[in-house]
Amino acid sequence: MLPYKSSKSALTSVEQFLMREYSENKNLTGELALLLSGITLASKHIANHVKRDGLTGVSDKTNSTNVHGEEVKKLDELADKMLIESLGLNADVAIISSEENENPVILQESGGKYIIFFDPLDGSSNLNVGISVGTIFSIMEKTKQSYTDPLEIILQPGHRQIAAGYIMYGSSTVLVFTTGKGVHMFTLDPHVGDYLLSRSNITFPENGKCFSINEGNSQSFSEGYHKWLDYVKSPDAGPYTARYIGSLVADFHRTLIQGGIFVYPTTKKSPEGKLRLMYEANPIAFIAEQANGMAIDGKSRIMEIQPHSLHQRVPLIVGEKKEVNKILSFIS
Ligand code: AHM
Ligand code: MG
Repeated sequence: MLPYKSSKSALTSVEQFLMREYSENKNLTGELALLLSGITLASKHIANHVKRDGLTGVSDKTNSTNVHGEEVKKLDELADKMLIESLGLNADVAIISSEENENPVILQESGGKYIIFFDPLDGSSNLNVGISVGTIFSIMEKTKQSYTDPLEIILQPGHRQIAAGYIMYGSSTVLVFTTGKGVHMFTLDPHVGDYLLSRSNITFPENGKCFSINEGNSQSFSEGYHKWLDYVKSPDAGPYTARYIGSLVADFHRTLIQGGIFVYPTTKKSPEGKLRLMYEANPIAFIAEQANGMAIDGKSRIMEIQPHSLHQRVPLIVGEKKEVNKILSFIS
């Protein structure tokens, strides 16, 4: 048997795919393709570290906390550094904003074209138990070259994203991204050392009966969420299955591939929601909409929210349209 699917797709690298897309996609410039390849290169290094967790101490704590007051692991720091260094080599990158850094990293005050947002290692609290973690990224254009405060050009709503994606370090390492023309998935072939196209133009399957929410927080949920939870567990609606990993990239990836819905509402502990708008909710929302799904904060479209701060949190409801509209009918 052939080691690959006998289709052309497994013989298409991410670089080849981007080059082919050039002619058809106005969002996709040579600079953007180069930038994406900087992210994929860093992600290959991160994947190598994740795979050797337990041997190298990368999931050990650093004894420091980040801007969110969360414990930082060695690989959080390493992933952040690798992405910043890899992207820093690109003359088109003006500003990098990361979950791990309180302030944006200004690479070029005047000059540069792109602003990159990322969560270098999402779900890192799962690292030492072998559960999937991920890198999430979002790319926007610099709207003007001169500014007094970088936040003037950084705080743009999600509909201005020109590309977004994630890498999931799981049983396989997969890259999923959009440049505004469909959602495409590449699998890292460890023998070839490259991301190879595994699925193109992904859309949420309809009738996926999976709901994903941390029910441990249910005492904090408002009445509408309780009614929705009763609904998904009722024999009339079912059979729904509950799945919750606690790693956004992995929970979203499952939702994208198998259908259903992922929900993280406001809680007593996180009254604004837990997930971060600029580098978690926005990129996931862009991918979801490109895959014919929906992403809202409970009321509005995630990508319409005008951010007021870099590390702003937001509630997130994302998934197949029918499922998102169903929960809306209970909570609105
Ligand atoms: P992180 O970016 O610091 O890892 O935190 C975000 C993670 C998400 O991956 C996940 O969806 C969520 O936190 C899980 O939160 P909880 O443990 O409260 O269910
Ligand atoms: Mg995260």
